[in-house]
Amino acid sequence: MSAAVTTTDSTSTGEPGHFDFASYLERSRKLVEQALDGSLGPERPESLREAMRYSLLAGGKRLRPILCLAACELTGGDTALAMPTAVALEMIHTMSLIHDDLPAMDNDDLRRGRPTNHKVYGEANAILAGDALLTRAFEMVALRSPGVPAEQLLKVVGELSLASGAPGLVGGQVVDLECEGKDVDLETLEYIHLHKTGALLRSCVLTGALIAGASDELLAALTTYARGIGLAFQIIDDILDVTASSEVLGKTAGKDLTADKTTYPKLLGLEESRQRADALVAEAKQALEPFNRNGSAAPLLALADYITSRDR
Ligand code: GRG
Repeated sequence: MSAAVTTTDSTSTGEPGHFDFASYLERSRKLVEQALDGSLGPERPESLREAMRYSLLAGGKRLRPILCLAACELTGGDTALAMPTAVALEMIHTMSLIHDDLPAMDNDDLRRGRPTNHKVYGEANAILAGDALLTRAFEMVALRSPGVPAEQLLKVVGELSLASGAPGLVGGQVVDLECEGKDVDLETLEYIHLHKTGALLRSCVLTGALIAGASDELLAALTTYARGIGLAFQIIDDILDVTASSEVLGKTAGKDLTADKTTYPKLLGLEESRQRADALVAEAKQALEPFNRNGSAAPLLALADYITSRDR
């Protein structure tokens, strides 16, 4: 992981020209973990609450909520106001992982270093825990976001709906499942990843910015940024699936090969895939340059680099 990027200012370290990304990440993760911990309850019955907490609080990189907070910061907003939405994004992500791991989908028994939700609570409860997390996500925005004007919240709800449903995660997952065992071209592979992975990453930065009242120009730049990091994220995911171990990943390595999935390394080879990811991250960062006043984009720029340098 690259721990530092150069900026024109440093509010985070007090040292001019230096942004301490490692400290930023640690601080942000701690805040997100606290907010996630306080976000559930009083769900009844207790068994449902337990299954929801099991996956929501199982760790993970917390990239999505942190992207949301960083976009809010870039826009000049108060990150505390964006925290309920940041939590909502992690809830949607977590529910998609629970459902993705089900026997009817990817059929996996390891996630975030633990047995998958359905292995512990059974398939029916895992489906319902996912459903409850998804609906709770919308509750976080609509009913648990004090201080954010209703008009902004409505836009956030709209963006989350687009990212979650047929135009986003669900649509991408359907095409992904349909393509298993088939020859897939690069265009279709990009379609899958822009929907399955990219749409929610786009929502992370757009919702954070919307809460802070971003201009249309900034929203457009963030959309370009999200496309770049979304595809790069997935290319690295494909590379790690063949190069990293299950212990490090916390999920089953080599899964793409056994499920006969088309991946970037399969289509382009490892070297070209990595070059493509680097180029996409460079494009993503470029889009934010006009908005990088006094280092305000430093967190999003460093998060883009983190996506290609990560080892899990
Ligand atoms: C959202 C309504 C709704 C349904 C979900 C199952 C499904 C439909 C979609 C599958 C989406 C999916 C699992 C995409 C893969 C995204 C991805 C690369 C996940 C890994 O993300 P990381 O590495 O994981 O950020 P951690 O554990 O660190 O959070």
